[in-house]
Order: sequence, then structure tokens, then C-alpha cells
Amino acid sequence: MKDLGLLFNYLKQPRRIVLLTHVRPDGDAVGSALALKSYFEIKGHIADVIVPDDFPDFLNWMFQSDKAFNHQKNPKTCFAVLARAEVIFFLDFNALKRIENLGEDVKKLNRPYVSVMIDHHREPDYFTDYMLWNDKASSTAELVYDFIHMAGDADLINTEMAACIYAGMALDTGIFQFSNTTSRVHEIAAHLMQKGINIEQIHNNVYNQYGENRMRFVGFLLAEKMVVVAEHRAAYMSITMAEAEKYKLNNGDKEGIVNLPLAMRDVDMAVLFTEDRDKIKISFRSKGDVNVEFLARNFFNGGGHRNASGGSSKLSLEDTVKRFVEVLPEFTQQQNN
Ligand SMILES: [Mn+2]
Repeated sequence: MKDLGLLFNYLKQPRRIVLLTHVRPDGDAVGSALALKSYFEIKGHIADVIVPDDFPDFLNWMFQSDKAFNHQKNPKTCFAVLARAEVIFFLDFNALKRIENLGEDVKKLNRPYVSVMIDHHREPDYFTDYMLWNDKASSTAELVYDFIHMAGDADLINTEMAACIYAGMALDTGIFQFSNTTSRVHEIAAHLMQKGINIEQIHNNVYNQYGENRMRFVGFLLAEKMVVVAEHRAAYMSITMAEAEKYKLNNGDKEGIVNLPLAMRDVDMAVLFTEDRDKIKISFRSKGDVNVEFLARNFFNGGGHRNASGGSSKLSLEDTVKRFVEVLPEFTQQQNN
């Protein structure tokens, strides 16, 4: 692994930079990419963001979010942008397989480029020249802040960049409430506030964006679909494609729903199964020492963080849920040992 100082040196000349996020990009991924885009542009580089697929509408307020290239919608343009990159940043993910088809395009590049990973997920693949990786960091946005700091450019952070970094940290910490909320996170947030961001507006933009359909859907899900497994202090819910259709759920409407059961006193783990065209997507959330990363990694081809992980399954929705219920006792026992 090369020293970041060499990278900062390389970036003294104007470069063509491409910034990539993981699939189904969240606020941390998009905020990190857009903050870096602005930063690199201020520094005189050409910087393009490529997302593998759509990001949620509630991130559309982010500065230059309309400039991001969507690989799923415009694969040819994206490949052309990628092919002329001198530097590629991999943001908020740590293995090429996490960006699916876009990762295949990266593998096809036949000219040399400098590669940089900035990420905070556990167990990275070591596939880049440079890494700013720390699984103790709250978010990739926090590491993006550190990156700009290390480059000696904290003064260049403007209001738009600050808002993107702040939103990334806020979303990955559940608005500064999860265990990854360190004093450092608050220090950075304080510095970003000094850059003139409007916190109330950011929170309204990100969180208070429910349509009536989504509000009613959440009611339906909690009333009709949530299953509480009291003896394992767990709760799970599942969403079929037909239900998503019936309630006309938009991209992003399922965000955050997985967390809701954790508001119960006697629940330490919440799981959401979402039926997709070719697989079941699974989100895991937990409180305290309950390590859902272990569950996601060992049973559902996923991973992430101790209290927030993702996975997937090729079984049917019904069989995926069945499998979860089957492995739950084994998992609880592991946790207690
Ligand atoms: Mn993240």
C-alpha cells in the first residue's frame, strides 16, 4: 500500500478523476462522491461521478447531484468516462464485486490508472494502490473530510461540500445516535456548521420526504407484516414486489424502514427482506453488541458493520425468511459465547 503523500503529490498536476460509489448508493456514498467532485474541481482537476444505478430522490438537493453519470442507464457514456480516467476513487465499498457490472467495466480498462479506496466497511479486498480505510470511522464522508484535511485543504471546504459531508455522516450514524458516533464525528460536524450549512434544511430534505403512500405503507408493514421473535429479541419484516407496486413505492421509499423495530425496548435486532427481480435483498440492523455483520457475512453473502449490514439470497422470499428463522438460534448462541 502506497503512502497517501505520494498521491497528494501526483494530484499537484491537473488530473482526470473518476469517483465511483457502490450499488444502490446511499447518502454516505453520494455525499462523499459529490463532496470530492467539488473539491477536486476547485483544485483544477476534471472530476466525474459514476453511480452504478439510481440513488434515492431525497439526495437530489446535493450540489451537482444532477451531474452524476448512471451506469445502468448510460453504460457506454460511463465506460468512455471511465476509460479516460487517470485516477479512480472507490467510495464507500471495498470489493469490486460490490459494483457489479460497473466493476466488470473497471476490469476491462487497458490503460494504467491510479486507484484509491476510501471506505469504512469491514474486511476489504486489497485491490487499490492507495487506501484510506478505517472500520472505526462513522462513514466514508468522515474519511473524505480527513482526506481533504490531510491534503492540507480544509480551508477549501465550502458550504456545498460541507452539506454533502455532513449528510453522509448524519445518515450513516442515524443522525448521530448509533455507536459509531464518536467525539470526532461531532467535532467534524461542528467544523462543517462553521462553513454555513443549514442543518434544519438538510434534515428536512433528507428525512421529511415521505409521500402519503409511503407513510401508509409503513403503517401497513408494522401492523400486518412485522414478526417479533421475542426469545431472540429480534423482529423482521418482508416486502414483496407486489406490495411495493401496490403502494407505488419510489426509489428510496424503503430507506430507513429496517430501523423501525429497534424502537422497541425488547428488540435488539431488526431485519428487512425485500423481494427484487433476481434476488432477495436483506438489511440487518442491531443495537449494542449484537453483531449482525457476522450474520450477514456467514449466512447471507454480505457484510458491512457490526450494527448495520446487508446481504442477499437467491432463494425465494419465503425460503429466505425460513432460513433466517432457522439460523437465528445458532446466531444468538454464538453471540452469547
Ligand atoms: Mn457508509
